[in-house]
Amino acid sequence: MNKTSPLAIMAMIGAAVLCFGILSVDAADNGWITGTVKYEGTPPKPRPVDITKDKEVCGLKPHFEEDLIVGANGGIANAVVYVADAKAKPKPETVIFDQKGCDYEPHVLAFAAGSTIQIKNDDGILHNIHTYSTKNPPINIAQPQFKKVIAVKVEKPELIKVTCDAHGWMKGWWFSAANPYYAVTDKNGNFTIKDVPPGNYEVTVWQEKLGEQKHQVSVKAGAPTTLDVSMKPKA
Ligand SMILES: [Cu+2]
Repeated sequence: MNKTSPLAIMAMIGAAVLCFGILSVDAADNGWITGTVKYEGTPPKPRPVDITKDKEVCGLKPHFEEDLIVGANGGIANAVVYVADAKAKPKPETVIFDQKGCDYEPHVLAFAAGSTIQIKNDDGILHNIHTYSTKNPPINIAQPQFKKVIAVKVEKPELIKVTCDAHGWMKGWWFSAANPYYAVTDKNGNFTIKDVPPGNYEVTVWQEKLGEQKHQVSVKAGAPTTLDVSMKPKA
């Protein structure tokens, strides 16, 4: 009879534990940061924008200033929440920045550094993409009606203002992230940053009109870390 020695069994168990240990280092061991960014005080009323050009296309819907959009629950849309000090490589992808009805969709586009931005022109009129970047090469290109898509790559992490020189009310932002840990708040101010390895981090919350806040968080394996933030106008 082939007897397995207790030592060999121990070694096998040990190997199995080690193996399981290695295999289980995946998303289940990560945590996530979730919460709401809210407006402190009485939310501002929507401010209509005057459409002064290409009214037959741009005037088909009412336009409002988008620099501070507060939802019914007081949540702030389009705030960027990111973990600036996390050490992980960004995961580039292809994302869409659409010019639709003479607005940008989305108003704030977040992506990993190295991503390709497909700038779409759905309007059949001339737009112009003008980025105010300093770390990446600035872009200032016309996009006539026949050019449905222009693709650009943003290599470096940066927060970039984007405007259209043809339509002064068209303003947007690109957030090029240094690592995979970022999110943009939805229309109710909610956000979730998924798959964050356990550890202590500094989380930055940025809103174009209200500025920046920094918060210390501690992320635990397999569990949510709640980060609720309130922002108010700069003094
Ligand atoms: Cu335009």
